Amino acid sequence: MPMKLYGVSDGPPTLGVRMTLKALNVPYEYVNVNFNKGEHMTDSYAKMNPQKEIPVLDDNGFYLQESNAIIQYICDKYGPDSPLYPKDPTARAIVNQRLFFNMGFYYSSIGAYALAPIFFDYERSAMGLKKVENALKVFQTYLERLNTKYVAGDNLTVADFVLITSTMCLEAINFDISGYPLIKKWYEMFKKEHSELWEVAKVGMLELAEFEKNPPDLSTMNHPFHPTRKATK
Ligand SMILES: N[C@@H](CCC(=O)N[C@@H](CS)C(=O)NCC(=O)O)C(=O)O
Repeated sequence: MPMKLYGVSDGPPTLGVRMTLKALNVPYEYVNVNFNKGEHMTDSYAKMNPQKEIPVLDDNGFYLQESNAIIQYICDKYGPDSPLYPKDPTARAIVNQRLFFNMGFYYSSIGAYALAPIFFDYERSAMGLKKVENALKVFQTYLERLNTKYVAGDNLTVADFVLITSTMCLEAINFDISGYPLIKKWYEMFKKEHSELWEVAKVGMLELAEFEKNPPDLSTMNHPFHPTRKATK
């Protein structure tokens, strides 16, 4: 049976996984989880992912949470010789560093600033903006120091996928990244030279851009982070 990916159509972590599956030509069943209806907040979803986060992979009863771990697993299992996730320890270390830089530093700042206000009705704060600017500055520094076409070397890797999905959130809210010319150059290059992979991220970007204009009403979703929900002990 093909693997099942439970994902959300505009979720950057989901889209990074989907880009990996597409790039490696791995057959899989996609199950869309409706975030706005809180389909990931149920007890049955929590059995697959106790974090109640999307995505989660179901490889015939083996459940794997965390998009980076899912990407690494897919590469190890379905593309062990692929340059998308190189074997050489140093090259792989750079890819891994970028994956975790994205999750722990870049996407965490961008998600909090660009996405949380859309879905949870919070204000975009001056502090949030500072964190995004700082994350962009650091990313620009990494690009400058490595001085390669792609984020982790001269070849396309899964690190490009995840960083593209975070950067597209900024495009969705019309955030100008021209002050970070290496990021802009890489982002535009990816769109042009990897258009079939960009299509995966673009769907999410357009959906987020629409939500930026018309935020979804999540007040009935019973989400613990939603401000209209009363805090419980
Ligand atoms: N570290 C997780 C993050 C996943 C994540 O943030 N997913 C979002 C959707 S894009 C989510 O499910 N959030 C749960 C919620 O806000 O209720 C991963 O990489 O898989």
